[in-house]
Amino acid sequence: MNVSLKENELENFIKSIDQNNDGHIDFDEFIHAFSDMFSRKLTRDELKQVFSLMDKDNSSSLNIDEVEEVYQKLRIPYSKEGLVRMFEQIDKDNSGFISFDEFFDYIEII
Ligand SMILES: [Ca+2]
Ligand SMILES: [Ca+2]
Repeated sequence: MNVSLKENELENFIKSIDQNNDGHIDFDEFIHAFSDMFSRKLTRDELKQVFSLMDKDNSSSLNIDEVEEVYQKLRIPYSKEGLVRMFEQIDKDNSGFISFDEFFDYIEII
């Protein structure tokens, strides 16, 4: 694990993504901004690190609470419906959990 973003750096980063300051950043924009920050597409290994940062209970899958926690932690405004819709979109097999492969596939297409 060598992701060394500090939380306040992350906050400033989020503010910089939200260009028009409407307080609205969706997950796609978030990931895009991450890629931009590294000036390239994130590699599978890097995404794995992002994934494991989100996976608080180390279950190797994300449930909606873990995703919601990321939003809260980054102070990204979100609606519960939007979050659920996005979650269902990523959770291809409707297992109620996002596996790394589902996460990776989703990131690859955005
Ligand atoms: Ca988990
Ligand atoms: Ca799933």
